[in-house]
Amino acid sequence: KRLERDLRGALGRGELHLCYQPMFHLGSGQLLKAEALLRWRHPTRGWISPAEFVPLAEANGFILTLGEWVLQAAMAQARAWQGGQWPVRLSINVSPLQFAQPNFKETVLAALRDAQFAPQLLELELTESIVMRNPEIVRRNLQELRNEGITVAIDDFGTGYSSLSYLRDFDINTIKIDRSFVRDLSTPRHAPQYALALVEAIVKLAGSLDVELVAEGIESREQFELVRSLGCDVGQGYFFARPLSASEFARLLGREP
Ligand code: G
Ligand code: G
Ligand code: MN
Ligand code: NA
Repeated sequence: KRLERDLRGALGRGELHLCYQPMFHLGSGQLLKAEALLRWRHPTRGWISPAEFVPLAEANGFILTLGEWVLQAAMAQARAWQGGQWPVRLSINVSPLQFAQPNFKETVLAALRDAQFAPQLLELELTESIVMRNPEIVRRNLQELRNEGITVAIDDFGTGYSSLSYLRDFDINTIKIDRSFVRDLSTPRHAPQYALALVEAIVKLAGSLDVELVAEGIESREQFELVRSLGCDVGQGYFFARPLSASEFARLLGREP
């Protein structure tokens, strides 16, 4: 309860900010996109993970305000980095509750306009649980956003309720394989051939659907080489970079060819 109240004030007090974690093309090493990730520095409790406060904000509806701020702040930052010539895509996590709002498309378009950000460079990451609420509104929002040129990724793929019906029902551009599958490649909880078979099956599926495939949570060279050899297109994880502050990310951009 107290944390809930603190969170409502945190935005105004400037305690929330965004980190950016890069994703790289596994074949060429090229920087392709950045995922914006929320961080909260609480005045007395220190850093609080979004894994803790996003569910609170989803339960009380504050995620709508927070999510709108994330859209605006991330796009303004990305645009500022290169004076509007930002060639790298920006991925933003969207809560199922945001996506089920009838005016979600207008919210996204307004943020794009304010930041003068190209819709083609924006990717929205959806978790699979989204399908549980108001599927008709979600479907319409998705279709309309796709018509604007915005791309859509399924986050944490393989762990949610209905990965496959998602692919069937929605026009998806990117699949992000959940990091538990990547971890199992090097330290399987079950038999190693299962870990391989699961990733191989997802690679095959993404290939047949012509969907971009991102492997999340790559923490070691071994995992990097495995997912690359199995045919994943794009990688994200501590092996390449942790979520970076905006200024650290700007430095990374400066190093790019
Ligand atoms: O960054 P970290 O690993 O602590 O993130 C934990 C969880 O919080 C992840 O599931 C991530 O998707 C989620 N998350 C991070 N930033 C945002 C955000 O801006 N909006 C929403 N809805 N979720 C976020
Ligand atoms: O649910 P989602 O995929 O949006 O969660 C993203 C979060 O995953 C990031 O905020 C980041 O903190 C975390 N993350 C990113 N790379 C790694 C990694 O290599 N290993 C682990 N354990 N977590 C990671
Ligand atoms: Mn994500
Ligand atoms: Na994820």
